[in-house]
Amino acid sequence: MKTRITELLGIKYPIIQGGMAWVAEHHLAAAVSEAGGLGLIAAASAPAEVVRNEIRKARELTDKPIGVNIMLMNPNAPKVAEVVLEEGIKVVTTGAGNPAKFMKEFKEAGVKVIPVVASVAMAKLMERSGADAVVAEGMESGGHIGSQTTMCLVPQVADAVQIPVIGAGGIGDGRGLAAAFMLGAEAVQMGTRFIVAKESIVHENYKEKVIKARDIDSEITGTSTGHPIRQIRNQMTREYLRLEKEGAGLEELEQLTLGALRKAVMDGDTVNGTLMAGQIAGIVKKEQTCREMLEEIMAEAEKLLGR
Ligand code: TUI
Repeated sequence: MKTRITELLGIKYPIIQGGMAWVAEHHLAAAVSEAGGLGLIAAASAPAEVVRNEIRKARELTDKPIGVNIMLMNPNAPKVAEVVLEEGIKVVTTGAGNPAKFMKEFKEAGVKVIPVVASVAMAKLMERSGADAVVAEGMESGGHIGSQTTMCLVPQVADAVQIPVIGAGGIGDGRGLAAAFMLGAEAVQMGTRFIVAKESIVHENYKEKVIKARDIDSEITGTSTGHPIRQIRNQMTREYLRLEKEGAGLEELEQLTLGALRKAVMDGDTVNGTLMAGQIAGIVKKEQTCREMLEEIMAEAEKLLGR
């Protein structure tokens, strides 16, 4: 299934792994790239030297292209960008902000820049700033989200820009990939399904929560802070939402979430941890290797698209 995205990135399948904080480390990124997709290392809030180390470790596992996701709310983002350039990374996706100030340097170094956007206006702005493609991410996604659904966002972004569009949010199998293509996408970005990959270092307790989750089991916390986060409901989200309803301030709310994603991913704390996952968790039923996932998704999508 050749598209402008598979050509641009030099990948076999039009599937990009989401830049999930803590989850998207070198084992997962390398496994997705080895299987024919684009694996990403998430810089998230990590120090730049940790990101450098992750890139080098991924390179020991694969010589296929890998990308880095830069989370723009991270004060270290400029240092991470330097490391990305020094290490010769050729694809960067960005999230939770506007990457315009990094664009010139990346473009000059031949780095493909693919911002994640949650609105048509942001997609147009990114195109004008020189982005090579955009990920149009609906609010079905896990983690930090916008307010538009994938079904509405993808076709509107596809109409508004000339650069290729990657659909994201609520996509977890071949049906989702085929649907995204029908909406005008030329690739998809998936996160939630990869959480439970065999190569994913996520704690078994967290994986089990994703596998057991139903359609209605995610909750959006942080609406009052301006940073809405989708995650699987647990004691932490119940407490957070109660505090939000009572009008708690940012500091009190932050106390609850400080280090909570690390607790969930690394320690398997499903009670106090932040279990970021998208609404599509309901269709994620088992652990599989990245290769099994990608081949299953592509076979299903190709059948549906009549190829
Ligand atoms: O970035 C994500 N998902 C994330 S980042 C993350 S780490 C985090 N943890 C706690 C608080 C905040 C972040 C967990 N999940 N997805 C991509 C995405 N980007 N979704 C929405 C946006 C976005 C939002 C606003 C992109 C641009 C934007 O524009 C802001 C501006 O500057 O105009």
